[in-house]
Amino acid sequence: MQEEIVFYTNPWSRGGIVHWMLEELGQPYRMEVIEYGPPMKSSEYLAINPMGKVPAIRHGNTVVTEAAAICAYLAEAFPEAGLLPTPVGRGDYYRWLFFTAGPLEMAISLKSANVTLSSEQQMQFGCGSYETAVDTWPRR
Ligand SMILES: N[C@@H](CCC(=O)N[C@@H](CS)C(=O)NCC(=O)O)C(=O)O
Repeated sequence: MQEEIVFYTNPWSRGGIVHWMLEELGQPYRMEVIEYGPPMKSSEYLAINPMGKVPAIRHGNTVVTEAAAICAYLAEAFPEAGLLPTPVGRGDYYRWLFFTAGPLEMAISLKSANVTLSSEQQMQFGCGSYETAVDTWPRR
């Protein structure tokens, strides 16, 4: 019997990324909506994600947090869905998956918080400047 996928999310969250992935995957899953505030910081939910954040999934005994990691895990756990690139395409796949979850998100978050890094900080912070991070994203 196939192991259950439990999807912990909130509709107003990055859980939307994982929700999209789960729909593309075509596998059954059970969604548990976690409200912001105390429910997300309850001991029950902290046992799933010690950060007290969504999204997270539990697949059998495996718990995965971090939207990008969850998508990568699901693509590998269900290869028949055809969402995992071939080994040749995996360089780009990992590159942009990690770039989006790391430098790009950091650059956008700092910008939305009106934080501008000094030239020295741009050398130290993995995102560099907002402009460089955004310009690095591949365009069609
Ligand atoms: N790096 C995490 C970020 C998760 C995150 O910050 N989730 C927000 C919603 S989008 C959250 O749960 N915030 C509630 C809180 O921190 O109490 C990911 O990519 O999944």
